[in-house]
Amino acid sequence: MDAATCAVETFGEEGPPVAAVLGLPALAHDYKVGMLAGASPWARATPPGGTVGAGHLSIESRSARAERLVGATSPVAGHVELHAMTVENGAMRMRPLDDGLEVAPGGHVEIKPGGYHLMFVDRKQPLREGEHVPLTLEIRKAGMVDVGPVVERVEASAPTGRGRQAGPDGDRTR
Ligand SMILES: [Cu+2]
Repeated sequence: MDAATCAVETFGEEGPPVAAVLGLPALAHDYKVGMLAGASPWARATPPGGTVGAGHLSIESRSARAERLVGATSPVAGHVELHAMTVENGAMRMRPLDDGLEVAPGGHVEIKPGGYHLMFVDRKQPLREGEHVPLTLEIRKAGMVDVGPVVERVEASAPTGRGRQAGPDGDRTR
């Protein structure tokens, strides 16, 4: 995969009803696990062809200890990798973060275009605008958390929130 391929992939915005499951205030597209809170997961719709896709979200820590996003899984992909985008000699490149991504105590991490992304490798189905992508994040200490990124337009560079009407998994608020 090259950087161009990578840049075409992204995520939709919106978390699944994890907050509700945990008995926390259910903000439609936010989620919480342990002392970490996340917001606005989103993916970019995938163009015809291709076998990858990418997702984004923000993570905020209210923990006194360092946390680490170590991986993610999704039924729509053979596997999900955490990638960093960097510029080398004027060209965008991406590399896998084999040790995951640290979330410092009280820190804030943005997984967004041009920086980090969660990459769907061996994608099994298209990511269609308005749909939610099942995605589970693995946080080293806090555990697993389901997030349901909403798929935005193929050219989107940030979440719009449009998918909120449909709700996580497309039916939460129906
Ligand atoms: Cu990538």
